[in-house]
Amino acid sequence: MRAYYFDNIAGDQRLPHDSGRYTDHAHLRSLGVLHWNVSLDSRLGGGWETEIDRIAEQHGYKNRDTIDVTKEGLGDLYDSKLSAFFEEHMHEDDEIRFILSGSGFFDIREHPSNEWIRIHVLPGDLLVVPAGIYHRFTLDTLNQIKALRLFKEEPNWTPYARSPETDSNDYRVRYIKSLEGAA
Ligand code: KMT
Ligand code: NI
Repeated sequence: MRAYYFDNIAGDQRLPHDSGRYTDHAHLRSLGVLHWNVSLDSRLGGGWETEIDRIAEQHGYKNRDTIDVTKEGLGDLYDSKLSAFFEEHMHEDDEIRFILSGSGFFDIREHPSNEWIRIHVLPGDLLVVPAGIYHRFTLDTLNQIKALRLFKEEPNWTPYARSPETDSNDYRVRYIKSLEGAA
């Protein structure tokens, strides 16, 4: 995982758009974004499943499935899914992804600066994008990612595009409140 401020220069969303200003784990945590690295190297100890099970248990992520973001994986939905992923939105639940292969960019809106922070995720990265935070996702130029999606009860991935209404959504308000005293 590498995180930096997005350069805001127009152009292909799959390119890095690296402004050269970096940020770190501690800062992401202060924004409610959690990250763990869980090695996928099967030569090391108990294997990633055990570690993912442990974190899932600790945080109450009871269920999971996998998503394969490729033309083959998404079929007819490929174009519409990819454009929906990259539209700025929020959810009423955490978006939890463990990267199994490939790579991509999660962009999260920093509050209150309203700047994009771009997070490059790679295999072994487990990322929690909290409910109520504005974010978006794009593939990078590798053009493929496979991830485990973890969720608490039923999946609740309805994306709410950012708007004056979402600014007063309960989950958004709660998210903003959670930042007070966290930074
Ligand atoms: C999402 O909801 O934005 C995704 O599932 C993105 C692909 S998984 C890394
Ligand atoms: Ni999302």
